[in-house]
Amino acid sequence: MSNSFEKNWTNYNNGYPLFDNEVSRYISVAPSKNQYRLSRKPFYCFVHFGMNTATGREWGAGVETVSDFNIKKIKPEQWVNTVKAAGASGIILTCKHHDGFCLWPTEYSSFSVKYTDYKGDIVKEVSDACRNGGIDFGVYLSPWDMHEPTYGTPDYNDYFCNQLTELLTNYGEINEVWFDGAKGTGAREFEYDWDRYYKLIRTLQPDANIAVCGPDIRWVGNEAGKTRKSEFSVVPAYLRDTESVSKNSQHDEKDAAKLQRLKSTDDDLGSRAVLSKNAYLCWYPAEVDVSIRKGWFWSKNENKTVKSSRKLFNIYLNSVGNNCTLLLNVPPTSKGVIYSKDVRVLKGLGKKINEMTENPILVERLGQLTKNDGFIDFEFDSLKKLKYVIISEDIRLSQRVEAFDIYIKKLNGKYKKAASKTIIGSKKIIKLRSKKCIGARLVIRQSRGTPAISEIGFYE
Ligand code: FUL
Repeated sequence: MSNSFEKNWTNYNNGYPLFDNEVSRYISVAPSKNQYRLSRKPFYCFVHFGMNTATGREWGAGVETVSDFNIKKIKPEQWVNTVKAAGASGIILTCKHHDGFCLWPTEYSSFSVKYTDYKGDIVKEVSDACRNGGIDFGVYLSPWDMHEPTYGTPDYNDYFCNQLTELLTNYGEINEVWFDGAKGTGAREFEYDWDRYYKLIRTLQPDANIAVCGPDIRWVGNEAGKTRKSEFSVVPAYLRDTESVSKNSQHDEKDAAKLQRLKSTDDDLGSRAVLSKNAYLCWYPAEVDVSIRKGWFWSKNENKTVKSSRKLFNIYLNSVGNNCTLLLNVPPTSKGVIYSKDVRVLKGLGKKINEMTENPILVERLGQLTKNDGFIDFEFDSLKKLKYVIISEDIRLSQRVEAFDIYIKKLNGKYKKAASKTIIGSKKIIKLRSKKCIGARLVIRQSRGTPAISEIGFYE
């Protein structure tokens, strides 16, 4: 690595101040300990499984009975092995979806696995399998409940907290709690006591991140695996307002297609123009939740809709490789296993993720740059076919880089621009088409204060 200062980026910074009070305000916002840990394990899987798996529905209708749950056994070790083969580091299980059916023998309702022919506690089996397999376990507990009679009365807050307490005390360490904003249009009006839920989680599982209708992890805003060009983690604090998350969520079983589109109004959540208008800011990184299939629950009619490994890998590049975390849904069948086709493509995904970094050309840890670091040049020891550049900021010092370019150095010593991008954040993966080169150059065009690049890696 060497620096050449022909054109110092600090002179330009695209016309924006490199340092001023506003910049200090933005970069004073950094991840919590839990959010930082999450950024180091950015890929994990959703497991939608429950009453809908048995009835072949997406939402249920609120009229199901325990006898409709005719599933006899599950093989959670197979789920864990599959998730690991895909390269993911954890599972979030739908312990209760909107239909209200509980996968654990809750004391507070008779609408649970306890009153079916299933012998056992599904939450326990899955959390044990995760622990034995060395991966994280998280819970999804739907706030909206079509079945519970107290829903719509203040008693429901007690019911919900009682259930949370069971889940957060009886199943070991819980890595993430996922609160869905979805609610049917005809559902009873109800004000959830979010603050009470959060307090309970912080007390019982202080290391858990609370996602979506929660303060730690932001819903990316669609369920199609799409992300914004610039996915900022420092955003206005009002985005954590759970009611606005809920308004933008699914309101009908058939809504899924609508959520495939990103709303253009949501496009810019964290540029200087946006932040400057907001007195309160927060660290709120985006999570991309997307299903391997058309629906969230398994249905044999949707076996044809399983996404290819290639498609999943592209989603991975656009999420994990674009400063987001990826929550990929892999729904088991009514036989309690992940379907063979899904297993195949997940293995393919894991292979592609591994291959990406299998042949490193050069990996450097840069740390905090100084005002004098302009272009940073990297020399390779021979002619290489550059395929990936992976850059990470040290986000403990916030998200700083707003624009950068990658140049490649050709055999004749000339530089050619290979990529021009905006943000970096916790990880930016740049895919190139096996560019022949003997070196590369990183040019940071715009930053909030001096950038802190924890690592840059070049791979063949
Ligand atoms: C949505 C729900 O309505 C879907 O059924 C699914 O659970 C998805 C992850 O969130 O809002």
